[in-house]
Amino acid sequence: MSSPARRLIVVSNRLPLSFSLENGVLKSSPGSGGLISALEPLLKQHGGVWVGSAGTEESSAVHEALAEAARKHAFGYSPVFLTEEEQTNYYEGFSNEVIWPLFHDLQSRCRFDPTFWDFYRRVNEKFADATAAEAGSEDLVWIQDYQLMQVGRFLRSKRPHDRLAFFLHIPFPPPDIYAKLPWRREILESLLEYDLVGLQTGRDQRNFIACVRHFLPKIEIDKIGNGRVLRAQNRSVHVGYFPISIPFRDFEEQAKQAEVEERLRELSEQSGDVRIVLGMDRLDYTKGIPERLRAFGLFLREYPEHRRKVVFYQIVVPSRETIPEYQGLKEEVEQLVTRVNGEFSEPGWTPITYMHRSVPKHELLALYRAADVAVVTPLKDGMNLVAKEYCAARVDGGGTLVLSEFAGAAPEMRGMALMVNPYDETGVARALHQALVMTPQEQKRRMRHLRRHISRFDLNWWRDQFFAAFDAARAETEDGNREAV
Ligand code: GDG
Repeated sequence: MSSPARRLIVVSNRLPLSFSLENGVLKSSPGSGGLISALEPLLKQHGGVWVGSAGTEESSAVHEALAEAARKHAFGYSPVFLTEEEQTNYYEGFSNEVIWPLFHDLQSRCRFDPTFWDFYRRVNEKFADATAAEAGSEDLVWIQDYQLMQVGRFLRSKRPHDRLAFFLHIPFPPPDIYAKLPWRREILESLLEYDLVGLQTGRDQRNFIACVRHFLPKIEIDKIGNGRVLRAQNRSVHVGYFPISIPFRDFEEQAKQAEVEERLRELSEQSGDVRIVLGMDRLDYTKGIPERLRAFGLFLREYPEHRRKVVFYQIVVPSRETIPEYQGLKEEVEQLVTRVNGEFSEPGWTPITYMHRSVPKHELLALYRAADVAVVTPLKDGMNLVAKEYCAARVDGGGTLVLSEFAGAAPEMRGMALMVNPYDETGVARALHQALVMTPQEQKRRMRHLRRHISRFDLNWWRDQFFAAFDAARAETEDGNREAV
């Protein structure tokens, strides 16, 4: 690790906390989601500041809750407060009804409303102002994800020499899909204001570069190692891919804690000889939950020998509940669970146990350890940390991962996980059967390779790669600045 002798300023849509009232006092608790899982351990190590929204109601109680939470570790919080209108149009609208579906190749779900775009720009400027108030010129400013792609433009215009990096946690779409975005040039141009643009996979980098070639044909593109350097008018922008990962050792350690062991014992006693298949996702149409439930129904139909011998635990964590597409999805999932259970249940056996809530970490780890098979079948996903966490938690070396070939994690896990096309329900049903009849030796062989890979390419590796690329990008910019003088 090189850079972070300097302060790290992480900027993301939300602060990594959620707030609730306890006996009339506002308390914060840790938030969940992939971005938080990855960034929070890094800030705890390095210290610094996290800039992000803290909701729509500014009050002394929120500031006190943040100060209280900050006392527990080495980094501070710098809250941004949004109006209801901003939250609706910038977050629910542009971020989650335009960019999120489009970047996951689901353009028919997009609502290209120009009001959303106005708010997106305005709110991105607000985040840029909050960041500029926080960051010194030597600090590393690291903007996160699709909600904040325009922040670079506003920050650069205010402070041309700042060290700015961006990481996109979701996929970058190919040009024929990206082309649908009415603001396609503005978004690309803003991304070129960073010193480094980080993407999750080689596929995303290829798509991003293809879009730049297509929509900004004057930009020169050089290849350096696996990355690319884009030469815009008077600046260079480095582009690279950095598959995000998990703190493997921490997961392993936590998975062995007494609380987890005890819960695991309870789960094993309850299930007896019945094998456990686990699905664990935020409620999101990109995660392929209805497709997976249909595939599970097909599996019970096509492979009746597994009836009464397997139970499918599907945990769905509530998410983006104010957006209509997500409300419809919840109903669809509930109907499918009822249909499969209605068709196959027998006295003493219900094939699907459905949980619509978040679960505490020790429960999650016990479930990972108890599950004979984890099915991670997104229609498209930036990475998918659940796939990596499942393997890290398998301290016994057992368990089989069924993984979508459209998850960002797929290139790393090919040959070790059972790969499926999530749209191919027959193929997913077959993979479930294959996972359940796999010999323990074969299971262990695959899991050994998976665990070795993730322990080597863990969150620290990701951070080091990213910071090394950031240093290289800045060294070039600073050389360029000296020459210009
Ligand atoms: C985005 C990209 C990319 C979830 N529910 C609970 C819980 N979680 C934790 C999991 C995991 C994380 O949330 C989910 O991460 P994913 O990567 O699977 O998915 P997204 O939230 O969509 O994340 C994704 C990621 O950013 C990072 O770049 O991989 O592609 O979409 O860490 O453990 N944790 C606990 N209880 C829950 O109920 N304790």
